[in-house]
Amino acid sequence: MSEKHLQTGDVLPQYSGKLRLFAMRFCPYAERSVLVLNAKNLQYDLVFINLDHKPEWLFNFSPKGTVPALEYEQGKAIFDSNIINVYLDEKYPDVPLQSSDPLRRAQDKLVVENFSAAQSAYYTAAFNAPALQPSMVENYHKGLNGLQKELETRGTKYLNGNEPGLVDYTIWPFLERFEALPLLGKSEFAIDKTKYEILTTYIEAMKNVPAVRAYRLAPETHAKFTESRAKGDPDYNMLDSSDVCCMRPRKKKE
Ligand SMILES: N[C@@H](CCC(=O)N[C@@H](CS)C(=O)NCC(=O)O)C(=O)O
Repeated sequence: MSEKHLQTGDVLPQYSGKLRLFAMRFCPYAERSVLVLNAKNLQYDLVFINLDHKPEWLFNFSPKGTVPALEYEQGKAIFDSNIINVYLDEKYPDVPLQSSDPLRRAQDKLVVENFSAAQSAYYTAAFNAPALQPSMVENYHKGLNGLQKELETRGTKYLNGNEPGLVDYTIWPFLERFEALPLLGKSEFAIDKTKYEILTTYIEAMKNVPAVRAYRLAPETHAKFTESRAKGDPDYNMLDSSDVCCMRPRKKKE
C-alpha cells in the first residue's frame, strides 16, 4: 500500500471493484473507519488525500471535502466516520460490532459523547497550544476518568465486551494520539499508569487487537506529523517510500 497522499491535479486511481476509503494517514476519524473495515475482514482500497491541496475529484465523494469517505459502489459514496461505520456494521453483519440491545447502543453513544471534550482538548494542545486553557486540561482528565470508570463498571476487557466493538474503534484513534502529547512537551496530558491503571490496561489491550495493530502508528510518529502540521506545513508523505531513488529512469550515458 502506498502511503502517498494524492493532491490537486493527481488522477483518481482506477476503481478495483472493492470498497474504497478516502482517508488521510494521520486522521483519527479516517482511522475509525479503517479499524472497522479491518475488524470485519473486508477487502478495501485506501486512497490518501493531501488535505491542503485536495484533488478536485474528492468532492464527488465527499461534498464537504472531508475524510473519511467510503465509495461503496463505483462513483457512489457516503461520508462521516460514524455514519460510515454504522453502515458497514449493518451491511456486513458477519462480525457484529454493536450490541443487539438498543439501550447498550445508546450507552455506547454516550461514552463517545462524554469523551468529546477530551478530544477537543487534545486538538488544542496539539495544534493550537497558545489557546490552551487549564480548564481544557481538566476536561481532558475528566474524559479519561470517565472512560476508566465506564471500563470499571462494565467489568469487561473492552468497552464492547470481551471483543472490541464500534465504541472501542471510535474512541481508540484519539487514545493512540494522546500518547504523543507528552513527547510534544505537554506533560500535563500524560496518562499516569498509577492513576489510570484500568485505562492503561485497556490501552495496552487495544494496541494488540489485530485491526488496530495493522494500522497503528507509534507516538513518536504522531508527534512528528503533529509538529509539522502545527507549523503549518503538514508532512503528509512522511511515511511514503514509493518515490525512493530506484524507480526513477536512469540517466542515459552520453
Ligand atoms: N465528523 C467527521 C470529521 C472528519 C474530519 O474532520 N476530518 C478531517 C481530517 S482529520 C478533514 O477531513 N478535514 C478537512 C480539511 O482539513 O479540509 C467524521 O467523523 O468523519
